[in-house]
Amino acid sequence: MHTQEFSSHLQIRDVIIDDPFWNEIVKRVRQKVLPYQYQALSDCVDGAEKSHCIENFLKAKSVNARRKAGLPVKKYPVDKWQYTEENTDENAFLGWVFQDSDVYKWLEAVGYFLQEYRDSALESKADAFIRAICDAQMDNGYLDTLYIINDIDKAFTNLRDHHELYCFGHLAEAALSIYRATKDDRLLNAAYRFADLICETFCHSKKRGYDGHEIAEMALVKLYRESGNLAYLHTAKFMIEERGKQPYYFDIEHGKHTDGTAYRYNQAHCQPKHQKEAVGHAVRGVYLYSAMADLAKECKDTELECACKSIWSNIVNKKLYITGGIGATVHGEAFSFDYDLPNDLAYAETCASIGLIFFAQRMSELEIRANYADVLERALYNTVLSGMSADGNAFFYVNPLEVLPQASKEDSRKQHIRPVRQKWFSCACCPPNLARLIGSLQKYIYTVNSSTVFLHQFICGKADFSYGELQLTKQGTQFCIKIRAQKECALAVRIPEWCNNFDINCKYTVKNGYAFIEIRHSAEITLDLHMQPRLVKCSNRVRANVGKVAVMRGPVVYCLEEADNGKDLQMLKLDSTQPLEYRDGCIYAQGIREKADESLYSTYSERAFTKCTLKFVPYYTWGNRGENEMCVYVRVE
Ligand code: FUB
Ligand code: ZN
Repeated sequence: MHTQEFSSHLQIRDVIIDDPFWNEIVKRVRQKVLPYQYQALSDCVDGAEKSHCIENFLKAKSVNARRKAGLPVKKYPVDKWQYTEENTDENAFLGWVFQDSDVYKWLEAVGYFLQEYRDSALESKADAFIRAICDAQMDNGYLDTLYIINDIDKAFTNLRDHHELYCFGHLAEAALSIYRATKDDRLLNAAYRFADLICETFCHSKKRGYDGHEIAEMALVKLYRESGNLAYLHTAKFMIEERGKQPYYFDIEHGKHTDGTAYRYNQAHCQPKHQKEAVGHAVRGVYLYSAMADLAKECKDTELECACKSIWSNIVNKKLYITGGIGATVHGEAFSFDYDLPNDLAYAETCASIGLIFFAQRMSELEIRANYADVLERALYNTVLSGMSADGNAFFYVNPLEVLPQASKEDSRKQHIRPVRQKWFSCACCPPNLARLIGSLQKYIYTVNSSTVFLHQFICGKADFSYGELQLTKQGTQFCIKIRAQKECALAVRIPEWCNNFDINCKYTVKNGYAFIEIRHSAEITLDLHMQPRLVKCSNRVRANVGKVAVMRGPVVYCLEEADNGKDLQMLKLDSTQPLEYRDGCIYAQGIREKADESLYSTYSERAFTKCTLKFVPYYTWGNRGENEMCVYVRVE
C-alpha cells in the first residue's frame, strides 16, 4: 500500500547530520578539501597539475569585451580534447574541453555547505569565481570558454566530443546549489539564460542533437523543478528521445561511423527506452540512467522506467565491484562485458560511483526496493570514500581492488592504477565531484511520500519532513529513532542486505527489504543491526576471484595492505574455519603465508608455509601510508 506512490528526497536544509562516523568526513571536506581545491583551481598548489579553469574564464571575459568593442578577435583551433601550454597559443583556451566544469562542481559543493551554515571566507572565494563565470557569459546566454575563446562560430558543432552541454549541466547544478544557500541569483540567471539558448537551439530548431557526455538532461529536470518552466523538461525529454535515433546525430556531425559498435561509448547506440544493458563510458552511462529515472518519474514514463530497471539489474548483478565501483576497463573508462571484473586492471572511477549513487537514489524514489539503497551504501562507504586521502589533500581517480606499485610503473596496461592518491589531475573531474557528493549527503538518507517516511541510510542526525520530524542516534550497532508526526503514517526502515540478524522493539512488517512500522503521532523505536565481520564470496563467473574471498563488516569492504602484512600479498591464504576478530577498526583473520617458490616450474607438491595473522583495514583507508601493495580479495583455504 505504501510502496505505490513515488517518494522524494528531503532538501539539504531539512536534514542535519550528526553522526560519529560522518561528522569527521563532512568536516574534512568543508575545512580541508574545499579550501585545497580552491587553491588547485586557482593554480596555486606547488607540484600539482595546473587547472587553468579561472584563467579560461578571465580570457573569455576579455574576448567578449573585444567583440563588443568591435575589435578583432583571433581564432584558435577547436580540434583537440586537451589544450596544453605546449600544443596551443598562450592566449587560447587551456585544459580539457570540459575544464569549466571543475569550477562548477566546486561551487556546487560550496553551495551545499553554505546551505548548512554560512561561512564568509568560503562565500568570498565563491564570489570571485561566480564573478569570473558571469563575466565570461555572452549576451545571448552562451557560456563555454573553449568556444568563446577559440572560435565562437564553431559552437555546438561537436556535441559528440566537446562537452558544451555537459558544462552547462554542471553550471546549472552549481547555480541551484548556490542560490539555495545564499539567494544570490547571479549564477542561476546565467544558467537560465544558457538553458534558454539551449532550448531554442535544440528542442525548438532543427538541431536534433544531444551531448556525447550526459548530464544536461538531469540538470534541465532540476531547473524545471525549480522554475516550473516546462521548456526545460521538454528539452530534457527531447534529448533523451533523440539519443540513439537513426540517422545518428553524431554521424551527421562527423560522417558515418563505420565500426559496428557505433556510439555505445556514448550510450547513443539505440534510444534509451530500448536499452537493457549498461554499456560504454561508465560515468556517462550512470548520468544518462539517472536522467532517465528523473523523466520516468516526472512524465510517468513506464518505458523509461522499465529500461532503468533492466539496466540497474545488469549493473548490480553483473558489472559491479564489491566496492561499489563500476567501469571495469580503462579503454573508454567503460563498462566491460558481464562478469568481467578484474581487480588489478579495474578502472572504477570515483565519478562513476558517484553517478551510481545518483542513479540509485532516483530509482528508490521510483520504487521501494532496498537493493537501491544497499548499492548506494556500498558505493558510498567504499569507492567514494576511497577517493580522498585522510588529510583531504590528495585523491584517487581510479579505484583498483589490487595494486602492485611496481606494476603501475612498469606495466603499461596498469599505468592508470596509481598506488598513492595524487595532489591534483589535469583532468580533475573526480575531486570536486566527491566534494559535491559529500556536501549533499543529506539528500540520500531519507525519502518521503504522503504517508511514509523511508529511512534508507543509517546516518545519524535530525530530519524535518512536511508532516513531522525524526531523530536518529546510535550507540554501537543499536539505533534509536524518535519520530513525531502530525498524522498517522508509516516509517519504513531499510534492513540492509549485509544484516541477517536484527531486532526491532515494536511491531513491523517487512516488504521489499524495508521494515514498515505504523506511527501514531509519535514513537521511539530501537533497532539493532548486528554487524559481524564476515567473509564474502564472489560468483565463480568472475574469473579473477575464483578461490578467493573478501572481508566485510556492515557495508565496509576491507583489504590487506603490505604495511600490515608484508610484501607478496598473493602468498597469503585465509583460513575460513577460524573466526574473524574485529578490533580497533581492523579485522584480523587466521591464515598462512606460503613460502616463495623460486623455481618457475617444478613437479607439483604441497607448498611450504608458515601460520600467520592477516590484518585487514577498511578499503577506503588504503594508500594513506605511502606506496604499498594492496588487495581486496585473498585466497581462502
Ligand atoms: O569527460 C568528462 C569527465 O572526464 C568524465 O566524466 C570522466 O570520466 C573523465 O573522462
Ligand atoms: Zn572523475
